[in-house]
Amino acid sequence: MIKSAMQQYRATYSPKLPKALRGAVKAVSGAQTKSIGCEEDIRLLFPNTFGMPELTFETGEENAKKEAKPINAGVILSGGQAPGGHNVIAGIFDGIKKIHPDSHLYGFLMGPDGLINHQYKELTADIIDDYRNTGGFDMIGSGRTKLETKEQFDLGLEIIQKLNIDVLVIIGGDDSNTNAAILAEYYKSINAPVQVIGCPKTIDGDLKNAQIETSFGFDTATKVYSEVIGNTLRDCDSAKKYWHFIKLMGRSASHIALECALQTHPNVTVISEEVEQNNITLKEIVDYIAKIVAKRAQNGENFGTVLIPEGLIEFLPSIKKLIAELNDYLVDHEEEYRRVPEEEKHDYMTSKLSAENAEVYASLPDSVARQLALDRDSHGNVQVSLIETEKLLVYLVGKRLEEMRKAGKYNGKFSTITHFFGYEGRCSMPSNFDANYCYALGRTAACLAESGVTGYMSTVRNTTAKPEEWIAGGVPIVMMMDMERRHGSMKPVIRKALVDLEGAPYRYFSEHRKEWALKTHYRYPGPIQFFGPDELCDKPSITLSLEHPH
Ligand code: FBP
Repeated sequence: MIKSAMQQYRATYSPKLPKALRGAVKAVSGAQTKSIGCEEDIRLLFPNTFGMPELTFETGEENAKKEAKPINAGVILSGGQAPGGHNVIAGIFDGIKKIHPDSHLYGFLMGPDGLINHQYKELTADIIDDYRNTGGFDMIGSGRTKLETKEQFDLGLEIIQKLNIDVLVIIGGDDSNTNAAILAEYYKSINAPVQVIGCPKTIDGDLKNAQIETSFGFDTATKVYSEVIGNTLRDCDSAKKYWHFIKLMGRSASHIALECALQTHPNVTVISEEVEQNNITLKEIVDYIAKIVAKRAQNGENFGTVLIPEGLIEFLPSIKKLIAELNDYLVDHEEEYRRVPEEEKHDYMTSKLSAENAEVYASLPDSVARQLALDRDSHGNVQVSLIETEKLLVYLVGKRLEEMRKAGKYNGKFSTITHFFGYEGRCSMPSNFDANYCYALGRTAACLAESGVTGYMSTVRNTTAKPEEWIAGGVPIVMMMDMERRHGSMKPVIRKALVDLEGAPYRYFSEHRKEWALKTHYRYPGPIQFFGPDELCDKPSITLSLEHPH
């Protein structure tokens, strides 16, 4: 790795640690817990880990410390990259070394596969120091294999026993932490002497609830996107000649799009959760955008910016129905479809669908129609994140504006540029917020290891206060669970948090969007700041500040 000047400076940053984790630490137990839903089903599925108390770590008495033993820990990065993952690992390393200098940390390589296939490396001080405050997951790599079968659990246990690992820390999103709870329950049920601890990761921001204030990575990724959206808005207002349609990563939830809207005040932001709740059709979204384009044109402003959440396509009732019929049809006819010449594919498929879906399909641009029909994952489902929704909207809004022009309702120019901001935000150097938060999550995981508990998620709360005042603790993962239908059967899961239409961030957005649509009211957040006053460098996301005002 070649270290840039910025990386060298950034390596010297010492994350700010909550006061309670600085010296001797004591664990304080709260009341027994329940699951947030389907209590009886969850209790039956997790007989060994249901009902455990929440834990909080407080300043302990230095001389009350019992004889500490070394801790051997294993760590897995699971799922998509999120800024700050390396600091979680650094926090675990420093935490277990503080407990006992003979502790060891092993990193399993390329995600859960590393555990199953026994691929690992010991993470020594030199390696850890090379990655402090850096973005990416390249220290040990990540992967999307789900840990869910007994065979995988047993293979994992072989290497855990071989390395004398006392605690396995799984850094992941809602699904990975659900599986961490299942793994913890299984190991406890067979009396395997290994603890399993989870850490809340994902840029999508959809792993949050009454116990978890935010998942790490959201702060940095949204700051990166907001910087470039702000730059685009300024370019847009300088040249006054383009409409920019920007798709933003974030899977089903629109938290990223919403935070970027709050940061930058673009002319239009579509929120998928609102589309679903109000049964808004694709046609209505197109009409809404076209009207704003036309009104701005009347004011002589043939420019603007539209933010589109990646998951929008999944929330549109007409597209949902179309995808379901395409899925069914292609099960038996995929080969036949592939053999149809490119230029005839669109008509061919339109002729095979029901009248209602054929109408929707025929209205799509060729590229999107082809993506819907052919870009399938290994289960034969459409890979919605690959669908170019931004191009679809440009195409449909353009068509609508031409109709309006013919009817004498529009007389402007509609020159467009499309963007997708996603991967470029996932491995940025973590903001101070994420660097501090992740390091604290890692140190907390080490405290949970020392407490001997299993099936807990490392938590750090009060995160809109100064980091010194943050509250570290542990929450039984089972407490966050409910039963949901997944792939045809009921499964225990951590509920995914979608944008709350009653929540303060959405309310702020909906109170201001009219003004942002017609006026050019852009806000330019600029790049993430690492050096300078705390008010500038440590500022949390607007979403977090509105949800947890201090
Ligand atoms: P996680 O939920 O695993 O954190 O993934 C985040 C994410 O970046 C999503 O926003 C996006 O839809 C997905 O990963 C892309 O997946 P991949 O990296 O496999 O292309």
